[in-house]
Amino acid sequence: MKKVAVYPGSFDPVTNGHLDIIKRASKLFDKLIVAVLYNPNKKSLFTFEERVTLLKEVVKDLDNVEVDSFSGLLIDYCNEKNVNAIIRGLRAVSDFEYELQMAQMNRQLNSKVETVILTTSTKYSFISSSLIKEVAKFKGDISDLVPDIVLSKLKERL
Ligand code: COD
Repeated sequence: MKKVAVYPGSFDPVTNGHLDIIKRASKLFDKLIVAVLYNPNKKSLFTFEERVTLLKEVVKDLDNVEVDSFSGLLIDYCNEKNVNAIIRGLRAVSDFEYELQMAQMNRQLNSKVETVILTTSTKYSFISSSLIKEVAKFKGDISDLVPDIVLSKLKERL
């Protein structure tokens, strides 16, 4: 049986921190689905379609990675797609409480789906989509922190 994992998130926009988790997780599973949450009530810089398109572009060379979307409960999506594991990234202690709560709630909802938490690579530990947007807005140099395509979209947008 093929082992399938899902890496869910907002990805507004995808950063090198996300990409690092994607690459590492893709080596642990037969298939990795990067799933963008569709939530029209949440304010975002990039539209849902733009976030999906950017992700598709940055993972295009990774054979066992696909980009999809979901709405509603993540665990329902996992059931529908026969997902074995949920991938999350951990940057600092500040992420821990939220990630632990989510993992436990998802486990409560379906104990067969495990949450696998990958610790960030040190060089990406300070990167978040929100900080990237803030620094980009004031024209700070983020060229080492996001994929080139994201860099040019941010320049266009801000
Ligand atoms: N290094 C390593 N990991 C990173 C980095 C980095 N630099 N930056 C971000 N990450 C990790 C984050 O910690 C997170 O694990 C993941 O990457 C995605 O990050 P975001 O910010 O794009 O996505 P989130 O955290 O907003 O995603 C939240 C979900 C969409 C997964 C969540 O809200 C959800 O599942 N919603 C659906 C409704 C649901 O099921 N709710 C109940 C949940 S128990």
